[in-house]
Formats: sequence, structure tokens, C-alpha cells
Amino acid sequence: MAAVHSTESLPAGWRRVFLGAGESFPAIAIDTPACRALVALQGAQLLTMQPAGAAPLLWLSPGARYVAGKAVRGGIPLCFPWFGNHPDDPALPAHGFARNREWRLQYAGIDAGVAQLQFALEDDAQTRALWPHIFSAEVTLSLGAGIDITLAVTNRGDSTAPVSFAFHNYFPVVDVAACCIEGLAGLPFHDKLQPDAPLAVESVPLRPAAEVDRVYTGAGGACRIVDMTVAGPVAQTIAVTAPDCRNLVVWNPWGAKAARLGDVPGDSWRRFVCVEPANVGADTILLAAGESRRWSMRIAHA
Ligand code: TA6
Repeated sequence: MAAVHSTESLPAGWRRVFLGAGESFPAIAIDTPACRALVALQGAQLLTMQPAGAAPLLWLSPGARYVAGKAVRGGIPLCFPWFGNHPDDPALPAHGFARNREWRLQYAGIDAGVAQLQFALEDDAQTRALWPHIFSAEVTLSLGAGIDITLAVTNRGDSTAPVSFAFHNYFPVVDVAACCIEGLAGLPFHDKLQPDAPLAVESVPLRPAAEVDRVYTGAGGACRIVDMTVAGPVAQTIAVTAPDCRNLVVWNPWGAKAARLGDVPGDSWRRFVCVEPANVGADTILLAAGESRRWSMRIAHA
């Protein structure tokens, strides 16, 4: 694949843009007959994506901040190489460093009408200080009628590397209190809001009615977010499939916690629900020296 390092190398109609007050947060604005999207180089993070003639597939906070090294609230933040608090030091950044580092754009092009982008990240002194492993990672995005994303990681060190990750998706809903997440019934879950509680088992489609922060296990990697408030014969439904992921994390901070986040203004917390295919906790991946693994996810209107 040809390396792409400058605006001139982007396909016609795509633009290199800079986000935020300081105009210093580089991103790529994608415009094709199939979709429009915005991808930040930091975190190789897909921020927005709207298929032609359809509703957006992702939510981006109206209060999102574009500051180098700080996570952006919305789209698909990539939590890697750990999920949640750092396994050894909770004072270190939550959810790993991948979403806070600028990735190198390796390729940008269009194949059969589908936008293709590939980003790369390798270890350096900063990452090794946080996670003492030598690695290379690639994120590949295919954007057409839906979103296909793949994370590929190679352990280039000589010791086993523990990897936990999540595709921390923010999905748009009219009102989180009137949406339904299907595909979780029968799955055990850990409720992070009741850390000492034993695993519970989901019995029905989840309809959030208060702050929710749950890690489901044994997920078959498929679920649907049904926006029950969308008028019309069929509520808007977004289907998520990620067969390589054994966990699904569901999160919404609700009003009180959202107010403390600082980048979810007003009642915008009502407009999203996070449903995150992941491999975390007991499903952390032990990547052997020299081993490569990849995990994929598809998001589309059902
Ligand atoms: O995925 C759920 C979660 O782990 C929640 O506990 C909450 O912390 C959320 O991620 C957002 O984390 P962030 O660091 O992006 O604010």
C-alpha cells in the first residue's frame, strides 16, 4: 500500500482538516458517494460517520475537546493496550494510551466505492514506560454503507504481552432512557456500579433507566441498539457484530456523572449509549512473543 503523508495523496474530495480551538488536531474529512466521515489521526479515531441517505452511525459529543493527548468524547475511541484503570497503577491514564497518541496514516484510498484507511502505531519510550512491551499495531477502517474496523497487534518483544482492548463505540439515540439493547439476554455481566456484587445474568433486552456500566461476558459478538423513540414503522436499529470479542461493555453516565465529565454538556448524555465489543478482564489476551492477532467489528443500520 502506498504511504500517504500529505493532503495531495488523499482521494479527490477528501480533506486534511484541523479540529479544535488551536486548529492543531489533525483529522481527515472523507466524502464519498457512499458516506461522509471524519477520522482523527490521534487514536486513529473515527469521530463521525453517516452513510448516504441514512442517519449517522456514531455520536460525537457537542462538548468534545480536541487537545493532543486527551481522549475525544465520541465516535470509536480505541481502548488499548488496557481497558479501564491501568492494571498496576490507577493513577495512569484509563483505557490505555492508543486513543491519546497520534497514529501514522499508512494508506488512504477508495476500493469499489468503499473508503479504506490504515493507521499504524509502534512502541516508543513513552509507551514502554506505561506498558513495557515492544509492539506494532494497525487500525484498518473500511467506510461505505457501514463501518468495518480491524485492530491488528503484533508482539515484537521476547515476552508475553497482556492485551485488553475495547472498541468504545458511542451510538446515537434520541433518548437513552427509551432505547433497547438486544442480544444480551442470557449473558452474565459484571456491574461496575456494584463492584462487590456477584455476576448477574441479563434476562431481557436492556433498557437503561439510570447510570449503566456493565461488562457482559460470553458475548457472541452481536447485538443491536434499537432507538425506540424514532417515529415510523421501524425504530432505527444499529447492528454491531464483533465475533472476535468475548465481552460487550454497556455504558451511559446519566445526568449527575455526565455533569462531572466536562465534555458532555447539558442533557446531551441522553443522546448516546456506549456499546463496546471488547476483550477485557478474564478475557484479556496473552499475546506470545512474536504472535500477531486481529479483532474486527462491523457497525451498520439493520
Ligand atoms: O466503557 C465504560 C467506561 O469504562 C466507564 O467506566 C467510563 O469510565 C467510560 O468508560 C468512559 O471513560 P473515559 O475515560 O473515556 O471518560
